Amino acid sequence: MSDWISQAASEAWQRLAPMQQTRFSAAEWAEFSARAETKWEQLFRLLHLLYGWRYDFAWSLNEILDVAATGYLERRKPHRRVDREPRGEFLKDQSTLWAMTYLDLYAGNAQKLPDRLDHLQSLGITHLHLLPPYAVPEGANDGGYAVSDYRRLRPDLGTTKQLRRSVDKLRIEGVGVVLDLVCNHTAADHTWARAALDGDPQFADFYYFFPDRTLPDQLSPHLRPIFPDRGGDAFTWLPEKKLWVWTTFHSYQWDLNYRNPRVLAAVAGEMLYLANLGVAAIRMDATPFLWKEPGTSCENRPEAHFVLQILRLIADLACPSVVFLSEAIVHPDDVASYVNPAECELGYNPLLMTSVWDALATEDVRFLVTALRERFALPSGCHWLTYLRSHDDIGWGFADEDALQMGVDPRLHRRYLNGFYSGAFPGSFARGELFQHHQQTGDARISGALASLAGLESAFQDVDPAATDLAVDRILAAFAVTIFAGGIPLLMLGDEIGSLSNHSYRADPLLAADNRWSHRHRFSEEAFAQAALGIGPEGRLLAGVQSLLVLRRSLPPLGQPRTFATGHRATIGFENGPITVLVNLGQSVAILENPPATHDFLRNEDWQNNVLAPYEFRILANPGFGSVSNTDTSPENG
Ligand code: OTU
Repeated sequence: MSDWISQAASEAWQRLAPMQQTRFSAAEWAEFSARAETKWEQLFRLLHLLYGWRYDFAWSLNEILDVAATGYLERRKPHRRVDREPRGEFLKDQSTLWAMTYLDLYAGNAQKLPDRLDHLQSLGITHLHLLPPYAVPEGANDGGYAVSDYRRLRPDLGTTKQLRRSVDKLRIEGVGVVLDLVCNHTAADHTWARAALDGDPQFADFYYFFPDRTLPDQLSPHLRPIFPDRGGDAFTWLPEKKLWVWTTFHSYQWDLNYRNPRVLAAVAGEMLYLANLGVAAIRMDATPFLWKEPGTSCENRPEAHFVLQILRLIADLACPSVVFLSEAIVHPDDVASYVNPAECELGYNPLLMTSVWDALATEDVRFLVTALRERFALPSGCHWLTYLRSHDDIGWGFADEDALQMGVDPRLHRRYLNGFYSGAFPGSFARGELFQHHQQTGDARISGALASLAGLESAFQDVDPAATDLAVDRILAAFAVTIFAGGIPLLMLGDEIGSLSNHSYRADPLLAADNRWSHRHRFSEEAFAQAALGIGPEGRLLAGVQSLLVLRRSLPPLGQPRTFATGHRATIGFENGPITVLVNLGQSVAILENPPATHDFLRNEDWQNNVLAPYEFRILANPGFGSVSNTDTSPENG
């Protein structure tokens, strides 16, 4: 017996489907309606949950179905073929390697992107996240995260047609492109925003407008200032309209109002447009903020999950092969809550990232052990992106309760880490900067390139060869953790050759206030070619990273890391499927308790020792896996 809502869903389908069917060929309709057979009821339930109370619910249902049908019909043949295969097989593949970069800084423009295939293939990159290349307002644009129009590129980057061609070329060569859906907000000059301001009733409720401070003043005390540099208020005054508008991030990024089902339909339309450019995955930006509930922090509301689930179901109808990646930099429990088969199968793992930096600063792996032992598990079929740097700042997002359990004061610890990585702490090897320093609370995050944070910049400044070698060892040790933890490794392009922070952005008045630009690397063919010769610190770093990646590709599937005590506070030890990993993240020699005696995959030698040099690491064979070749670069097949 089915419940009333399943009955209602089926009735709605019977009424709405015939109107769509006329747009399809018989074969297309057979495929689309077969998908709807398994997805429609759940989609109906979720839409009913969010919007069932509205007088126009039936109309919204129709609009959402219409968007999904259009997305399906506009999908090109090769993508429809991929859609028929199970989604995300590549997630399990040990040769999957993600990278991220800005299109202009990497390739110049959309048309020239395929010129970088040699570079991508030399690193074994299978997925490339291009930071938002879309049209943006004149003036500041938050590194592309203020989107004026998804269907146009920033003029200097070319046209979407050129991008689509390049995406196709890369796909044929085995590199899937990943693009952002900046689903929490649009730029203030997006057509939807303009229409809203022009008084178009269709768009009146696309954003959160307030005639005076009454509601903003009630909401504000509960909200976390995300970019405190702008003064700590999440609302922006629009003098020409005499209205306040909700702007969680910058004043020119207007939060979308998902209480309005038209917003969801419109965003889904843009999502399917991106999918139909041929991307392999879509990065869902700032997922925690999608739903506002007065009197709460307006982060991680259950309805934010429903919105993502609805988007997933719409994609299931139109472009099922496209994978969703969640971007949530919040409490670790909340970060994980978006990574599940009904929402996003992939998520960034910021806790692992910060824990590696924590261990390098403190020479103590306690936070890292927690990140791997307590907070790495995900539902089956889901995976972390494991990384050390992204285009964003580093925020010390460990759980306060985890710190307290270790006897660590979370506030003081964050202050210490900020001091350490901004280089203010005496003896620190790091040369980063504070990002968004909040004067009242003392909170801050960290900007700076991987190599600059890890000591290469200071070693160069001091012209100290020993410190230089040590910095390279430190970076490789950090990579060893993220490459073998068991997620999908993600590389910020430029980090693999030790690109330092670059402060030239300060000369650009539009960028000067945002020091995240210091670590958004510009690709240099010469620098990469030089490093590829294997000479100097950059060469040793690149060769080291390459050998870690080659080994990872040759291994049978990794899974869940199981940490064990190593007897040394700066050395992390964990087993994962075929391997045991030992990494000394400290700058002193480590004496280990009961290390395994076995085969070292990386150096291809037997290892029986209880000593690790500073930053030395060992990737060791677990019993039964000793014969895996470390020179095999083909995707694993077992
Ligand atoms: C993301 O990051 C992007 O990665 C940033 O580049 C954007 O500026 C921002 O969204 C706005 O679009 O605060 O410091 O929990 O923390 O979305 C980075 C999620 C950020 C937010 C995250 C945001």
